[in-house]
Amino acid sequence: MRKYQRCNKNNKFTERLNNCINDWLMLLGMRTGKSSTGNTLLGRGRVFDTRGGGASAAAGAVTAGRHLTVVDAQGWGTSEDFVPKEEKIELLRALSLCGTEGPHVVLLVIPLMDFTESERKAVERRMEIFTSAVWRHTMVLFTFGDLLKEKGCSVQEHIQTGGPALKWLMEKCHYRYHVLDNKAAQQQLRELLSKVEDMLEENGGWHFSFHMYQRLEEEWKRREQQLRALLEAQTEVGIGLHISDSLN
Ligand SMILES: Nc1nc2c(ncn2[C@@H]2O[C@H](COP(=O)(O)OP(=O)(O)OP(=O)(O)O)[C@@H](O)[C@H]2O)c(=O)[nH]1
Ligand SMILES: [Mg+2]
Repeated sequence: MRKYQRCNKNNKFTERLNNCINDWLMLLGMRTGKSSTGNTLLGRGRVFDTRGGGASAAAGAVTAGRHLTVVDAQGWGTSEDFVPKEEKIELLRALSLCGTEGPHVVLLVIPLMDFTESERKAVERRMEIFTSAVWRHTMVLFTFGDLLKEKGCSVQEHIQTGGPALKWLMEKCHYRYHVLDNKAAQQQLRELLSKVEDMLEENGGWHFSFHMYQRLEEEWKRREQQLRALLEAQTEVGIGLHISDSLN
C-alpha cells in the first residue's frame, strides 16, 4: 500500500490520513473545462481528452507531492426541469469510478462568466441525484481564471455582482471556491490542494459516501412520514374529542 506524509497541523488527522492511498477528486459540470482542469491537476499533459463529449474517465498521478486520483465526469446537459435517464446513469457511473468509498471532494467546475438562473437549475437537478449531502463535499472551481484580467475585477467582485443564481451556488458550497486558469497550467495548484485539504479536515476526513447518504436520506424520509402520520392521527383524535365535547 502506498503511503505519503501530509503536512498538517493536526497530528491525529495526519496520522489517520497517512493510511489513505489517495485523494479522490471528482470533477462535475457542463462543458466548463473539467478535462482541462483534470490535466492541470495531474500535471502530465493530455490525460483527459479536451475535445469534449467524452465518457467519464479516471486517472491518477503524484502531483505537488500528493497522490491524486481525478474522475473527470462526462459533461452534463442543460435541461432545467429533469435529468435524462442516460445522464443520470453516466453520473452514477462517474461516481462509481471513485472506488467503493466515493470522492473526498467534488469540484463543481463553473467558468468565470455569468451564471444564469437556467444554469443554476441545471446544476441543482443534477446535484440532487447525489443526495443533498453532496454539497458538504463540494467546492466551486472557477475555470477561465484568465478572464478576470480581461474583466479587470477580482473574483470577490465577480461573486458579489454575480446575481442571485451565483449567490445560491456559493451559499450551497459555503463559499468554498478556487480560481484556476487552465491556460497558465500549474500556478495555483498548491493553493487548490491546500483548500482541498482544509475541506477534508472540515469533514473529518470523510469521503462523500453516496450509499451511506442515500440510506440516511431514506431513513429521514421514513421517519418524517411516521411523524406526519402520528401528528395526523393525534389531530384527528383531538378533533374527535372536540366534537364529542361540544355534543355533550
Ligand atoms: N481560456 C481558457 N480556456 C479554457 C480553460 N479551461 C478550459 N478551457 C478551454 O475550454 C474548452 C473546453 O475544455 P474541456 O476541458 O474540454 O471542457 P470539459 O468540461 O471537459 O468539456 P466536456 O467534456 O465536453 O464536458 C477547451 O477548448 C479548453 O481549452 C481556462 O481556464 N481558460
Ligand atoms: Mg471533458
